[in-house]
Amino acid sequence: MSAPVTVPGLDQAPTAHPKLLAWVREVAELTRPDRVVWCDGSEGEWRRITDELVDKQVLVRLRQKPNSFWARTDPSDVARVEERTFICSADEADAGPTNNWMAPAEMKQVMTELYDGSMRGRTMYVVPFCMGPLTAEQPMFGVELTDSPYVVASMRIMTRMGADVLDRMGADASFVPCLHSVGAPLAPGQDDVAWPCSDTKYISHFPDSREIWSYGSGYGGNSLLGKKCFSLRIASVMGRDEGWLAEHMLILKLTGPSGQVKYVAAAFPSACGKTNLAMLEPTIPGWKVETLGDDIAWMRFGADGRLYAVNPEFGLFGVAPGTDWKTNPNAMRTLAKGNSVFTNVAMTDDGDVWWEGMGEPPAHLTDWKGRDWTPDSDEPSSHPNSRFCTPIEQCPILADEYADPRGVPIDAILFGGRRKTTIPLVTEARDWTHGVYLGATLSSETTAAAAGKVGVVRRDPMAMLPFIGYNAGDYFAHWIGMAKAGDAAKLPRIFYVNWFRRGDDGRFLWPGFGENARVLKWVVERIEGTAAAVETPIGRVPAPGSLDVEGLDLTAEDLALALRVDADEWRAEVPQVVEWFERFGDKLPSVLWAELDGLKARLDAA
Ligand code: SAT
Ligand code: MN
Repeated sequence: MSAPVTVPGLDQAPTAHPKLLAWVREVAELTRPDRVVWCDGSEGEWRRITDELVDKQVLVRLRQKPNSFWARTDPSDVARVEERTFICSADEADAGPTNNWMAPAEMKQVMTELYDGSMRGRTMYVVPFCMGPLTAEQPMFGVELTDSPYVVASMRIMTRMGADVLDRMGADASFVPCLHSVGAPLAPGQDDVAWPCSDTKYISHFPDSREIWSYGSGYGGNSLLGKKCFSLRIASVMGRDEGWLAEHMLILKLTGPSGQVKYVAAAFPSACGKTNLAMLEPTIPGWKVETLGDDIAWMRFGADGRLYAVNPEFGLFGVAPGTDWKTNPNAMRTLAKGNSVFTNVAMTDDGDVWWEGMGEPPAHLTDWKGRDWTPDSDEPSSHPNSRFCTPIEQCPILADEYADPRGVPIDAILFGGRRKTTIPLVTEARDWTHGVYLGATLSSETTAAAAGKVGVVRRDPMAMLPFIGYNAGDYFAHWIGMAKAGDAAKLPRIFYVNWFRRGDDGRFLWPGFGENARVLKWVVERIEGTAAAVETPIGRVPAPGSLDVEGLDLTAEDLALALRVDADEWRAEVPQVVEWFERFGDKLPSVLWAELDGLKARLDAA
């Protein structure tokens, strides 16, 4: 037998958790880092890591924002890589038609070879984290092993991380092991690059054993494994098995003029305005929005039969371009407090960040590729998927309930996508099953949040297409079945919204942003029974006069076009839905076919 490998730091574990200790040793022996660092999440550790990254010119300290940094990735490593994302269930059928699949043993063999020595010349950080409040009855622990200090800094913002977590884990708590390597080992004496990554990338999930293995990318969605990998893909499988939902949803608290409070969860694909809606400043008097989350909601029924939502995250990882004092002043206030990492935006000459959508550009910037940039430059200064990473507790309108491990009872669920045509501004589902149908057939034009072509219409069920950790047909059945677990009378009402419909000349028909409060108001009034709706073949849309447009600079024609249900457009949509549903074969719940049949019949009668 060979002597155990000695890696500096490996034995300085501030935990007696045998499974964790054994796993960290096993990974260190495989990946061969120069040293192991057990992260405590302290200020001192943050300073050490960010100082080191500044020394290595991976980060640039911003002079205009306290404790904040500018990062630039390799130009090839800028978004989630859906083609390289795998669900490695034992049974291929469990991954379903919407995921890439490889057998777990085969994937582990391929990736073990990649991990062999992959951390040479680097430090392996042990990052204990918790998704959701540490005070939860059953805290949801993960531990990420990574050779990227950028990931450590980002995880400290995005999750509850460090010594408190390890303490709470004790010696026997279960945790999701999350292994991450940028896949760029260094030979002795070899100079590092600013953004190490590999052309070979795998983002692999093992739902049966609840493990995550990521290789080759340092970009957020591929490397901050508590986020999409754990809190959506693995958590969705946990939710299937345990009777709850892990969803790609913002959570907001809405207070009306008479003090009535409603909680809304809303699912939109990446880069479709979840952060803006979560922090919206209503333009209509008397209405107030407070933020609970901007990306992920875990929802389960409470003892009272209501559906409660918790945001498992601790930070915001928002799309930068388009964010400014007009579109999202609360995000700007959050960022002004500092303590943030900005990735792939531009930097101003006086050491601040800048991106497209912030108004008049300065005469000179350093762009996301590190080049001189002027308003005459051919390319945008910031990558369209550039991101800010900032502590959610800095958000000035964070709701007090954010810290409550029980979450908030959801009154309404919104599904939304980015569609130029067909989909009205707002539609109310007739009931839960119809709402699930609306979610299951949700479609959106692709954005820069994922590698690939932008602007192509694709089905994105519940805005979860890249995040459902199992067979999407089973996922629809799980959604349908959830209704039985709750109290039917207390189920959230479901709505479908589209802020992005355009006129023939290409202009947006609806002003969006703060004006979306008017749609939220209609939603609340529908729940309270005070707003009128008209039945259409696709669901209920606002009756004339029921949507508050007072003081809005919007022509009656544009409003009518924004709300219009065009039977011909919908007839054209039907074959796409048939094709979509057919992909799931027997797994598609028959009630969804029945919903489609009902729609067809109503369109024929229209
Ligand atoms: O890139 S992330 O997955 O972290 C964000 C997103 O695409 O929604
Ligand atoms: Mn997202």
